Amino acid sequence: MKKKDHLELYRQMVLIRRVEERAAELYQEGKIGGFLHLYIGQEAVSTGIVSARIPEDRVITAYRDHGVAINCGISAKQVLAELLGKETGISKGRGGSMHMASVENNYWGGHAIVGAHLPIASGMALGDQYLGNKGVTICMFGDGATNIGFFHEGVNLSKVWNLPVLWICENNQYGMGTAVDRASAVEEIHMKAEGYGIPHSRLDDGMDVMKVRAKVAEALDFIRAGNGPYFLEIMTYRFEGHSMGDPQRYRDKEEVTQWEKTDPIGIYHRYLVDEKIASKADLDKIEAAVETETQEAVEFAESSPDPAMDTLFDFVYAEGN
Ligand SMILES: Cc1ncc(C[n+]2csc(CCOP(=O)(O)OP(=O)(O)O)c2C)c(N)n1
Repeated sequence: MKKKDHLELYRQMVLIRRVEERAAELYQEGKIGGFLHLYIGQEAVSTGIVSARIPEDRVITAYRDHGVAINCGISAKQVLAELLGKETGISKGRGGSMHMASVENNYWGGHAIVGAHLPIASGMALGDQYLGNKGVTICMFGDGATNIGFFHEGVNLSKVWNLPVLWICENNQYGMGTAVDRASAVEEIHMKAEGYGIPHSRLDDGMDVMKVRAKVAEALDFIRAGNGPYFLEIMTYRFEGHSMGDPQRYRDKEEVTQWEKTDPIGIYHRYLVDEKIASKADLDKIEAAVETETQEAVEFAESSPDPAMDTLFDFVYAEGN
């Protein structure tokens, strides 16, 4: 990887963090309604995944989607405007936090119903297979989603039809407030793929963006060679509550503090400096630029218009020909 590519990945990770920190403030100020699920702590996962894709690879995820949106090329302005329900948001203010999507960026959302996007991923991959496209559908979901019926239907069909899908379970170790071992019969989530005859593995260090990228690149090559689906579990941790206002009674503060020592941004920063890929000054410059970009995005979002009342139902369904 060239230096400029490393710097771009670092920029994306810092941008996700800053945008979400500002989003949390805006939420506290009552400017964002509904739910707000932060991706803080998990940035290395989506950054590594999306950096390994080719443009033809579709990306689809659950409701913890702001970071993935940024990795897929959606601007901080469009993300923050969407969070504030503004006309200039990526989903024109109709989607909000959980429904960011951009067909141009091959980013298919942002889905609020746990597990519901897995059969959609199989459907998209079936379309690509039918048309002879070379893209792989990358479907990300949480550990909790693997206990849902949709999961089993989507994953099963992907093997029945040998679809080009990369299933990625982001195991951040909790559902809404339930630890994996309290909700899942199998703690090693990737073992569930065994029941469907799908090759699988687990990456223990999902806090290291380079390791995520390498593992995902390998899996994508395997699928693109015509081997059918692959299932990858990536271990990670969310530093914040499930959504805003979560009292987090289900975990100790000490556990969170321990994980915070493995901050993915800190790990990548150290790697870049230790390997002499970038200097501290290079990274400081990126952080300052991100600060400015985020501030400008907040101002843009706050000053953008709300959707007009008579357009409230526009863009809810696709227009037919
Ligand atoms: C079908 C359905 N059931 C319940 C919910 C409520 N709910 C929202 S998030 C969540 C937990 C999902 O956890 P996980 O899949 O591990 O994702 P994470 O929040 O950890 O990213 C639940 C139960 C929902 N949105 N959809």
